[in-house]
Amino acid sequence: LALTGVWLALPSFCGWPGCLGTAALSGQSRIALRFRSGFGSMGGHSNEGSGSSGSSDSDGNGLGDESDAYYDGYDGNNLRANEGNPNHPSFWKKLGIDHRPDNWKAYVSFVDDPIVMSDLRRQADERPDDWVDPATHKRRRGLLEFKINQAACRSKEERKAAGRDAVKVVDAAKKALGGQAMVLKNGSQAKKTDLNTSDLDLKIAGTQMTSQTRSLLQQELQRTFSGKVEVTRKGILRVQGESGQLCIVPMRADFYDEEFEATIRLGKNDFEQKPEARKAVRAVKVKLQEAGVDVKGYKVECAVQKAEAEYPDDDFYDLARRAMDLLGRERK
Ligand SMILES: *[C@@H]1O[C@H](CO)[C@@H](O)[C@H](O)[C@H]1NC(C)=O
Ligand SMILES: CC(=O)N[C@H]1CO[C@H](CO)[C@@H](O)[C@@H]1O
Repeated sequence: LALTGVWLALPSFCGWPGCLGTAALSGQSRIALRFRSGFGSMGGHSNEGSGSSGSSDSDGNGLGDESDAYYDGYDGNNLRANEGNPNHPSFWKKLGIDHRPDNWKAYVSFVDDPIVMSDLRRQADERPDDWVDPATHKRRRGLLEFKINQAACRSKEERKAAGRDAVKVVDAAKKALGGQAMVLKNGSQAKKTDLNTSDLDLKIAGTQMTSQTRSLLQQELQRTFSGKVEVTRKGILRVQGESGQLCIVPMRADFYDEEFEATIRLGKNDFEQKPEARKAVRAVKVKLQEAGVDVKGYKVECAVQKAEAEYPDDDFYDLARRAMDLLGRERK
């Protein structure tokens, strides 16, 4: 495969204006509301019993599926049974304690002790609404990790198809732009923040593109990807390849607006030394995909970056939750 250079990265480029912070995230409040509620079951309380079992799954995000198994065969809809079962949060809720205590077994024999109970009540009150006990957190984290690995996985055939697509682009670029043109793999695939449904971003370096040379390249691409090549609003080429959508992005072009040009040149891999943040990006993408919501990859990356800057010690799971909140809040 004739891809050269260091494989650095930027988010997906098709229609991509760059990491522009708050402004870039506005205007999608409807979506935000949907996935905020969807994320409730990833870190929220809808799985914690309280007679509302199943509510998390109505979002279609699937992460609530294990809750019944977790409570060892207790029927999630049977509030009375749950209230008699100290393993279940409903038991504690009935005592006015909003979360099942961490070491609940130790407290079972103290349920009649007003001092102990009021202390537990106070502790539970001080917890954030989305607090979950460590065991639940760990289990959900593991489940999400499994999903991420699955959603990021490409079959050998798919990888080969992407390789064939890239070779065709390299050939077309050489023919249309001359030997000095280089095709570089950029974007979420290079960055490892992609899912198996992500676009393949290919950058053209070594030449300054004009609308004329872009037309040449477009014609050349038409030969191999006939009828499936278009120019986007930002002036980049979008191709429906064998492996999915390809975004072909000149590194320098005289038709870019200043802002777009700046973001393209900026390109550095912010996720290189940050495996948790990288995984968080994929986690958020998985959640959005499950909710059937389409959000640009760069927005997800920006949100995770922001969360990571503020909470550098968070694991991917917490970063993903914060990023979801950020995306939600900023869409108002
Ligand atoms: C691609 O991701 C989906 C989940 O989003 C998964 O079901 C599928 O198996 C993945 N493809 C491959 C080849 O693993
Ligand atoms: C933004 C961007 O395009 N990032 C990188 C893509 O790949 C080339 C070559 O490796 C890098 O120089 C860019 O910084």
